[in-house]
Amino acid sequence: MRIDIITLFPRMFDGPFRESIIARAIAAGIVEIHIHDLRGWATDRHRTVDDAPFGGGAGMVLKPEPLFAAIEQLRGENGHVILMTPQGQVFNQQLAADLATYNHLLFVCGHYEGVDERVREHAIDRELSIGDYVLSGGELPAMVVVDAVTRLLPGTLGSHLSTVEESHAGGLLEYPHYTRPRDFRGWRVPDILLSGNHAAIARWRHEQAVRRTLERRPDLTRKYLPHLLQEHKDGDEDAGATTTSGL
Ligand code: 9D3
Repeated sequence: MRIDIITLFPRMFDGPFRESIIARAIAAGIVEIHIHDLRGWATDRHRTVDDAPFGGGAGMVLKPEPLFAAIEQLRGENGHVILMTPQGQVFNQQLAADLATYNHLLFVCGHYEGVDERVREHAIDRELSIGDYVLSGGELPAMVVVDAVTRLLPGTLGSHLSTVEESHAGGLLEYPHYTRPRDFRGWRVPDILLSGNHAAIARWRHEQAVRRTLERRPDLTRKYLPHLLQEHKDGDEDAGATTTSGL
């Protein structure tokens, strides 16, 4: 897979892509990642890429000319152009699996108040957010998406796991993990894990995963374990309106 990233802050990408799974995927030739400074497509001597919003208001907007020039040069034949924006579809594991099927992704990292609307309308294939909190730009979100996608590419560490095995896509949180020592400061590893009874261990782990999901993630419970819920029938979406049955 080829990945291009257009940004005003190319140095932000120096660290994360040189470590861990992404670094190994690059070294193995599974993915190539190219970081581009948007200012390289500015045409005036001040290398201007932003301007004040028409209609007034605070902040600056990324101008269309440099962004269109960069996207048109980099997208090639089959580049899939993704704008990182708080207004995008919220990224999840299923979207990661979908993006992993493309040969070429091109990320546009917004900054300041955002990009000129004509860029969004005419040069972008999809818009993604990574969740409902305010960040200062699309750079960290692009890194998050690149990480989640890269580890799914054939030949990388995460790629052999089926989506069902992946905690969030599978709909269950993980069971608790333990390693040595068996007794740490008097806190002991559950006996069942030392029993050698693999069927019993598998049952215990599944029960722990279900219990954890019920306690911590009413949203996942509603989606994947609806039979374990007794919801109040007044349409209240609040987690507090949920009671658990079983376990
Ligand atoms: C304070 C500025 N806000 C005005 C109401 C709007 C706004 C513009 C730009 C808020 C954040 C940003 C920068 N964030 C991103 O570009 C971004 C983002 C995010 O903030 N959260 C989650 N996912 C993403 S993807 C891109």
